[in-house]
Order: sequence, then C-alpha cells, then structure tokens
Amino acid sequence: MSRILLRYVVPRRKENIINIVIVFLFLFGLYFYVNNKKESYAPPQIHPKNVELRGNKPGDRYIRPDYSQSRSGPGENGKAVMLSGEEKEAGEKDMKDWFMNVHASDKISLDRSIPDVRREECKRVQYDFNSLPDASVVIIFTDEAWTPLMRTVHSVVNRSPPEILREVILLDDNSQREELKEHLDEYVKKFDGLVTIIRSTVRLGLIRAKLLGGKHAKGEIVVFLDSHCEASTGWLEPIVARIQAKPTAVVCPIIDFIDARSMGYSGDPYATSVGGFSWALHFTWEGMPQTERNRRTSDTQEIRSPTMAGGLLAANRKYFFDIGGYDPEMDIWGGENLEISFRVWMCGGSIEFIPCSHVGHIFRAGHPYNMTGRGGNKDVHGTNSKRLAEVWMDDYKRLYYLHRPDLKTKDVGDLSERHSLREKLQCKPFKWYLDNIIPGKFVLDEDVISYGIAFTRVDGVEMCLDTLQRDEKMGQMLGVYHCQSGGSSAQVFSFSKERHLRRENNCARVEKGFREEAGRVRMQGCSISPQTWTLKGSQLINDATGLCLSTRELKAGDDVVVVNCDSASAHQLWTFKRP
Ligand code: LR7
Ligand code: MN
Repeated sequence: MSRILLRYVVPRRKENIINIVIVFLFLFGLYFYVNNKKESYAPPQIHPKNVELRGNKPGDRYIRPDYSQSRSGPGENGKAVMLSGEEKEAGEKDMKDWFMNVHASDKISLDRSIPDVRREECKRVQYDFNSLPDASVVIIFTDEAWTPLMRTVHSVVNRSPPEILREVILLDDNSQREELKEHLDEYVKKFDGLVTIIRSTVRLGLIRAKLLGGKHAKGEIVVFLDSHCEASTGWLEPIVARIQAKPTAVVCPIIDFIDARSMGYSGDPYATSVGGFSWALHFTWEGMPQTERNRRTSDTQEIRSPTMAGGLLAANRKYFFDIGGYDPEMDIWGGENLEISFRVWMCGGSIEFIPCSHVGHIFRAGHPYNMTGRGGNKDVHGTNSKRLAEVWMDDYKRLYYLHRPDLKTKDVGDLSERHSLREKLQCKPFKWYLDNIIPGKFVLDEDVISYGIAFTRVDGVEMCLDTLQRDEKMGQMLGVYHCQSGGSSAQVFSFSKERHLRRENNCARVEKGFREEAGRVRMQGCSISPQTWTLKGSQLINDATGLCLSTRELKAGDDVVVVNCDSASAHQLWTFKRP
C-alpha cells in the first residue's frame, strides 16, 4: 500500500517533468485568461494627472506648430485652394472617386491654420486645464484619403490642451489601401505615443467601429470624430467642461463647413440651428426654437438640441456605455445618430450643442466606400432605422412605415437586448419626447384631412405628387413621378386641417411672377406665410389664385401647375391614399 502511495507522491523522473510541464501550462493559461479578462472589464482608470507624469507623458516630445507666427501656403487660414490645368482635372476626377478633391487637400499643410470663428465671448472664457477631466479622441475611418485623415489628427493634437488630451485613437475599420498600413504605423510615431491605432480585420461599419474605439478609450471623456475634420482653436475645453458639469449631457461641437471641392473652411460664430428629424428618419437642421432662445441666459451657454448629426460628439465615457452606447446590430452607416438622440433624451440625459466649440467637417456628396452590409444588405439606413423605430418610437413608428411600407415585414434581427435596455433604464415614451423635446413637430397623420401619396389617374396612368428630390426649402418646384409602390419619402404629403398642402415642414405655394412664370407650384418652409388650399371633391384649389392643381403631360419628373378649374379634367382630380 505504502509503495503504491509512494509511487504517486514521489513519481519517477519522467513523469515528474511531464507533471511540471502540465502545471506550468495550466498556470500560463490561467495568467492569460485572468489578464485578458482584466483587460476587457477594466474599470475606467483615472489618469494620474499631470503631476507625476509631466515631462514624460505620451506626446510630450511632439512639437506643436506656433500659430501666433503668420503662415503662408495653399489653404492657410482656411482659404480655398483653386487648382488649374491638369491638377484641376485630376481634382474633378477625385470628386467622382472620393466625393472630395484629394488633390486640393494634398496641396495644404497638415498643420494649416484655420480662422478662429468663435464669438468673442467664447475667447474670453478661462479654463483651469488641470481641473478638467481628460479626453480620448476616437477617429474612425475606412479607406480615408491620407491628407484629410492626417489633417484631422494634426488638428486635434495641435489644438487640444495637452493636459486634457489623453490620447487619440485611430480606429481603422478594415481599410485596404496600402498607405494606411505600415506607413501609417510609422507616421504616427512622430506624435510620441499620443496617437495609437486599432485595426479591425473585419469591416465593422461606423457604428460598431465607434463602439470598439470607445471600449479602448481610457479618458474620462470620449470624443468621436469623422476622419475628415479639422478641430479649431479652443474646441475641446468647453466640451469637457460641460460634461464635467453635467455628466449626462451628450454634447456636439458646432460643425463648421469645409468645402469638398476647394477645402475652404467657413464657420458661423452665431450658429443658431438645432437638429431635428424627418419621419423617413433622416437628420435635419432646424432653427433654434423660441423656447430655447428664452431659456438661454448667455451666448456661451449650451444649446439643447432634439437630435445630433451623428459624427462629432462627446460624452462621459462611463455614461456613454451605461446609456447603451450604440445598437451593435446596426450596420455600416445610418440611423445611429437619431437612435442615440431619442434614447439619451428619453432615458434622462440631454443632447447639447456647445457654441464655443467649433470643428470643421468635409461635407461629401456621397460615400467612397462600399455601403453593402452583412448578408448583402443594400439598405443599411433602412434596416438600421427600422431597428430604432421598433425600439424607441412606440406607435409613431407607423410614420416611418408610411415612407417605407416595404420594411414592415422585413426581418432586422433580434431586438430583445435593446428592448430590455429601454426597460432597464426606465425610459420615457416617445410621445413625451415629442411633446417636451421637439414640441410643434408636425405629425403627418394628426390634425389632417388627408395624408399619404396623392395621385391623378389619366388614361389609366397614375402620377404621384413628388418633390423630385429637389431641395424643398429653397423654393423648388413641385412635380410628379410614377407612384412608388415601395414607398418614397418624396411622395408622402399631408393636407392639414389648416388646409396646407405640405410635405413634413414644407408647404406648397403658388406665387405670381416669382422667379419664373406664374402657375408653377413651389415648396417652401411652412413657417413662411403658407398658402391655404381648398379640397373640393377631388380638386385642390389654391385659395390665393382660385386655380386648380393639375398635372400636365404624363411624364415622370414634370412639374405640376395650377390652371383654371375644370372638374372634367382628370389631370385635376387628386386622390390621397396610404402607400
Ligand atoms: O463602414 C464604415 N466604416 C467607417 O469607419 C463607414 C464609415 N466609416 C467612417 C468613415 O470613414 C467616416 O470617418 O465613419 C465616418 C463617417 O462616415 P461618413 O463621413 O461617410 O458619414 P457622413 O459624414 O456622410 O454621415 C453622417 O451620418 C452618419 C450616419 O451613420 C454618421 O453619423 C456620420 O458620423 C455622420 N457625419 C457627421 O455627422 C458629420 C457632420 C455632418 C453634418 C451635419
Ligand atoms: Mn463625414
């Protein structure tokens, strides 16, 4: 018996080595397991600020340009760059390939100066940098052109107080272009550890990319930027100061305009817009409501906004994740901006624009990357928006389906986690958001006589009233197009109890001698003296002129007109129906 025991307790040499190896492997694995766990569940580390680390913090050896010295060169002071000859042609080609003039951008210093467009009151505000929380700036990109991307990084590093800027994270969403690989790794070394790169080997889409970037961020504040921005003087201080004062505020800088063709930078010190939304679930700009003007007591104070554009935002990092980050099942592009806006307001936080913080953004007319989502999804905005409508909009989701009836039966994946988030956070109903955060929002099917698509039928051909994707606020003409059975936001009209013929916030009006010949119908903001119409049978009579709304030829894209009323003309008989 004791011999057997002895054999196990004091095994032979060979067994001894194997046992040691097994024990070693086990400990090794345990070490990695624990360490990885620690990595992904690490509580927010508070940066031991400035004191001990001053002098050898990341970025300390990077020399920032001295903007008090005058600078010359293309694009300096935010000037537009005009190319000529072959370069001009190459720039025009860029506009097709990149939706921005990369050749013009390449001419401009990565450190270029831009005008300080802040109001004077903003420039006078003093901050104690050492008592402000620190911030991680996350820049997400997929195959961005080099100079716009690097100018974003340079502008952030150059114009952020080193005491506040903890790090810049470049989140590479699976870029394929060669120069964004080792060359980028090498390049960022000049920032002396301040700029780090995280690469995804699968295409995440911008929503999951932001989530991943945010997870890696160490600062108390997380700031997200698009990869073609320029941060302006003093941009960061008012953002972090506001979040320090109100940790449940999700804030945005004022977005200045960088022209995609010339790279000219312009900004408005008196920014007076807030964000809204259309029922097709696109972001819109709206005028600051009178209630907000009354509430604010100073021009440097935050502006409450019902929604945000999406790309440029900052939040307390812990709050950002506590309130639900983003919906990780949203793919590639779109919808997350309204989703976070509705959610933050409904769950007790606020969306705010910070008037003293200005960041420029290159506004592109299209996307230079593949927009196809998982499973070959060609409609990522549509499916992302359905997810947000289902979770956050209660019965008002019907207004989204009015524009997109085709999505009613579409499977957009499991929503249970987002529903339980709403439950857990005890968020208010969407009606509360409408009544309190965006009062006066026109609800397409409330207080109306008719709504839906409006069509005439002539010789069996149906033509639908359609804004023809023209910019309605600019007083563009109203037209007709083939009725879109799948629904189309350009074709959803309401005839309100106030007898306005409107598409959301824009109203149809006839103006004699306005720009072109009389008789055409233009769309214009409903706040600008809207005209009334009378629905008589199926005729729509313009009260100002007594003329009837009519189609002309049965040609898609033709303008509608007003003509003498003739109830025998099928061109004048309009039917509203739900698409
Ligand atoms: O799959 C992708 N992966 C990415 O990393 C697709 C995009 N991206 C990156 C891309 O490289 C860029 O840096 O995501 C960023 C945003 O993409 P853009 O610049 O093509 O988007 P946009 O400026 O056209 O779109 C706006 O709406 C989007 C809706 O999902 C996002 O919220 C964008 O961040 C947002 N941009 C802004 O709000 C900038 C200001 C515009 C205004 C007003
Ligand atoms: Mn962008």
